[in-house]
Amino acid sequence: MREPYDDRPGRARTVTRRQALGIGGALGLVAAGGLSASAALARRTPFTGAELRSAVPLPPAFQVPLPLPSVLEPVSTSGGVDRYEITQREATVEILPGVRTPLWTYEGSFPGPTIESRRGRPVTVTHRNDLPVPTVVHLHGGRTPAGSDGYPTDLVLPKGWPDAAHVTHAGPGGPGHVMHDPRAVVTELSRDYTFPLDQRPTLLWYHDHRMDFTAPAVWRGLAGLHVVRDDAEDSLGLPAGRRELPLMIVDRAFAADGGLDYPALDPTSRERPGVREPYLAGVLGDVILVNGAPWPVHEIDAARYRLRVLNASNARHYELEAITDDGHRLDLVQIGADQGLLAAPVVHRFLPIAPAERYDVVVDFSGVPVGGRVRVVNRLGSGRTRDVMAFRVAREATDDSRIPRVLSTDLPTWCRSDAVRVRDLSFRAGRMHGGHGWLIGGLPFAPARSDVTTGFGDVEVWRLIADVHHPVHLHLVGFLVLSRRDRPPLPHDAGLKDTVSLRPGESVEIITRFDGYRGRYLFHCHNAEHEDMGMMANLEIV
Ligand SMILES: [Cu+2]
Repeated sequence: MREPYDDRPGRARTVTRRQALGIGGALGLVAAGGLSASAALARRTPFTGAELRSAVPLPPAFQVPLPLPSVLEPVSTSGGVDRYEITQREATVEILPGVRTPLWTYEGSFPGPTIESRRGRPVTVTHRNDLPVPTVVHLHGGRTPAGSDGYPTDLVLPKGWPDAAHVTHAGPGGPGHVMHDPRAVVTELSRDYTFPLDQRPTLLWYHDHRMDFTAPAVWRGLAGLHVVRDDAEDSLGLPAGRRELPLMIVDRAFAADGGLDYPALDPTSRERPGVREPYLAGVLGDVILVNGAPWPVHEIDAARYRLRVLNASNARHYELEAITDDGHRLDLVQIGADQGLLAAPVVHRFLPIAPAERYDVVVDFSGVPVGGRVRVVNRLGSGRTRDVMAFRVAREATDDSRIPRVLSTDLPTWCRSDAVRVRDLSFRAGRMHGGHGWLIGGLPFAPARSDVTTGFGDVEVWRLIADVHHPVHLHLVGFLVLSRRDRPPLPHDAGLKDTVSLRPGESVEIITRFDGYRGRYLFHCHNAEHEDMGMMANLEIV
């Protein structure tokens, strides 16, 4: 059967059972039979994307210690501003034991170094690009002026890049499709990004956001954490110090030479964007990494821990649960969402997390006997991808941490009657430049086109509707989830978010207020392959 989105005549294609059951079939139905048929099929599959298989032996689970990303030291703290320098460079790292893997990194490591910051204290990061391709940094979840928000065409060119005009000629249509952006601010070799961080404390993350090439750049290692804290949160008595753990979860696959496998049409990421056809819906790996280590294990006290979970995967969704070796499931007490603390804790038995979402969770290990193990598993995975990581309880310990019944009182209280307009936005597969694309409102991304223009301070309701899984992310603002499938939001939709997971066939309403800064921002799907294949739109605040 020829897939409707495959426009190359006579192209032979081997459909594996996995692809036939997965999104290849669902995508065909999007084009041929419309949304409802697609949703009916896709609902049976927990993933959107196709999985690469590693060509090197994989280590057993729960052997490699959990790494904790190093915290970056500022080069200066004078004048009320913390200044940092990060060099983006190639580095070879041992991810799988005994295997050398070349990466693109921030400062030589994956994840990149963590930046620790305080609410309202500005941070300036000078990023130097020593990689072979243009880059641009976005601080995901940051309340950032437009000039430092990492608009995809605001590129930092590496040394020796042919010429600035070259970057405007690599549109998703391949060579010849001109993606010209007259507003782009292109620099050579380096750029200063300024982050005021006048925002609720939370876990942010920085990653590459280059036009057409975000997915391969993040896959190769361009991602790191950025924490914002304040005195109010510090005073709550939550688990802290070494009992607060960032957990950046990604999936990757490894080629026979030890390098990361990725089905890019252009393995150099220089000219032609996009991925090979079976992976148009998203690239999944068969190795789960936490903080850059495969299925790691972490030794802990029998005490409460604060787990700050980020799904930094390109396309993989997880439904996390924590299970002891005797099959007992530990509560996941959610205290925060993408944009900081909830009003009150929410107890989950398992927690779905889409690409780019964060959950701030407290888990109480005090009931686990010393020597006991707690596995974190992904209910949506199978085989090796079902395991994520494990905790091994090493010792008894005192614990004076607490989870207050009131966590915060500063969440916005927007309601429907505050909204000055309602927008409908569809996130669906379609045609783009003569090939497959992922479209918002029927259109692929075009930097120079106006999509959403809103007034500074306006409250709006957006009704988002999806064909397959689309984690939708708004730059600059946090939002509240108002409804899901015309019903009340789910428990994990609580709090202020910046990314909401639309599941196949689902509609979600969100409400937000566009404030902070004026300028040109973005909203987009955070399935990184979808994002590179058109699923972004301009958000202009005037
Ligand atoms: Cu998407």
